[in-house]
Amino acid sequence: MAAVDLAHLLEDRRIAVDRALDRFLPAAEQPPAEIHAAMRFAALSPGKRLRPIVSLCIGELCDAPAEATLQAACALECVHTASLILDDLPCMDDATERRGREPLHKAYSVETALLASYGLLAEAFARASALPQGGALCGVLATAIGTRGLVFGQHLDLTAGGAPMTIRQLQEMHEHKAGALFVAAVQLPLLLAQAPPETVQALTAFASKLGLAFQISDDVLDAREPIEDENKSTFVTVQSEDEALRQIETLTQEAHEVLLPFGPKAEPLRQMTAYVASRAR
Ligand code: GRG
Repeated sequence: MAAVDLAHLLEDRRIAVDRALDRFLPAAEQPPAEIHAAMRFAALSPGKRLRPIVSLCIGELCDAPAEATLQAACALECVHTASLILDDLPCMDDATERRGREPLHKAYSVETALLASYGLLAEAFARASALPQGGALCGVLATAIGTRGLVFGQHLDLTAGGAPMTIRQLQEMHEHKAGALFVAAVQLPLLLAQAPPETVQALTAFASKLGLAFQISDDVLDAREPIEDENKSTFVTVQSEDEALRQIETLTQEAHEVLLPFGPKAEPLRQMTAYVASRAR
């Protein structure tokens, strides 16, 4: 697929997700107006929408119902946004910037940021529960968020306290902190498609590889920026940048191998994987 086609593939789906998110979120004028405005500020700010795009590509691959897949993808993006809001708080990462803007707690207040984050989580669950397979969809989201997912990953991050991590510890942290939502991105449309267990197993493995490749690329890109926290372990502090790039290459190849049996229909997912890897080159 030519670069221009890949740009269209990502851009067309990103636009579809942004439009759907706009409809998915409560109107800013609807009370509590400040919380709804804050939820919209955070969720509609210019993110890449990688996780919902993965959901749409998986949905197309497995013939999941398109509108339900789009709704589930929006629910997942709301969970992702809720996690970013919490991660940026002074008691967590104390971020000064998010998606090129002020983090939500600076644009509004810490109190409003907390309520908006919970509001986004609740909206995600309310909407997901109303879809076919609603109970199972909510189970996937809850698993991704809780102590088997984001909460565990964030706990490992916070308790590391700047002490150097081994590559195994770093991998374990990011399997939960970054990987969990890529796994959910794949599993939500597979539930909607009522895909067989072997397909779920194969594509979950694909998601784990994609999530890890994404995080390593992110660390490589961050390392090229002015240093924010020099004590933090990343995939380029526990090994060299060349080793990190080779690890991305290996994960990309393995992810492509998982997609082989799915034939040409998996081309958008192959391109997504190549895109994630290419960000670090
Ligand atoms: C209860 C939801 C909840 C979470 C509690 C705070 C927390 C635990 C976890 C934080 C998880 C987190 C923010 C991980 C960072 C993952 C990451 C690399 C995010 C950036 O993803 P991109 O680059 O961002 O896809 P955009 O802005 O493009 O969406």
